Amino acid sequence: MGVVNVTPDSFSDGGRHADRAAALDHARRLIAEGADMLDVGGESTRPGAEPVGEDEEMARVLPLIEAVRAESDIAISIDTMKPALARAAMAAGATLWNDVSALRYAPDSLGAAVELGCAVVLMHMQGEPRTMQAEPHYDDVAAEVAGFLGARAAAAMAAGVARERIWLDPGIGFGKHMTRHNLPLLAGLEQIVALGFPVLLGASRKSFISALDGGGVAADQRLGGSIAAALAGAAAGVAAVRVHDVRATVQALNVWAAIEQARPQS
Ligand code: HH2
Repeated sequence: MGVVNVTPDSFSDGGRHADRAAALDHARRLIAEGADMLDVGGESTRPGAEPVGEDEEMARVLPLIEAVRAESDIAISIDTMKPALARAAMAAGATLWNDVSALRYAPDSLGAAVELGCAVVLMHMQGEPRTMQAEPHYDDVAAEVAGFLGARAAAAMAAGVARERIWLDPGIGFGKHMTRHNLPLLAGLEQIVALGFPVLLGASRKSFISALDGGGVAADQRLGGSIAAALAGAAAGVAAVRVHDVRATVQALNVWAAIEQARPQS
């Protein structure tokens, strides 16, 4: 899944694709590089980010979704917590609702997911984007995240979302201490995979990579760490990785898969 942020303030690529033509060029490049899905976002969820109004978010993402859909049948995901935006995005050609609030943000989130009948990504987040990094706490982060995701999947199914439309995401960096929580969560991904839903992993360019590399490493200089995390995810059985650098990640995953295939069967 290639990331297309149409935002002025994303931590990883803020401002670079904020204008419409640049965002479309970027989307085209990610498709050419081998992305199977695009994740389009119009509101930054980075720690401390200010919320964006619904009209502004729509104006940022809808023309891009329409433009991509006009020339490609690639799966398009809309990264939003707002049901109205998800509805408009599906009408514009999106196929998947990526909700970092796991359908908890609005009272009608679950109902909207049922009504839309689209695939949904339910992501774990402790707290909310503005404050989530203040004091995250877990006793056993992987078990607690798996427990939360299992419960949200059950709530979605009880509301009427079809089981086969549900994806889960551990929410790397969302209300998690850089190394104390993100690392055991990455090491415990199997517990989330074991829930039996496809898992999406978004570790690309996140701050823990800089922390493990001495600190102060710019977001676009974190490719090696991003690939290491993607491969750890693949080894744990995740179904997809949400990444900024599609070409290098596709190459890494293909080489990893080829080596796995060459392993003698026991
Ligand atoms: N991470 C970000 C945004 N959306 N969605 C899912 N499902 N999983 C993630 O890990 C995830 C996500 C943050 O990354 P980015 O889009 O690069 O930055 P920003 O939120 O600042 O736009």
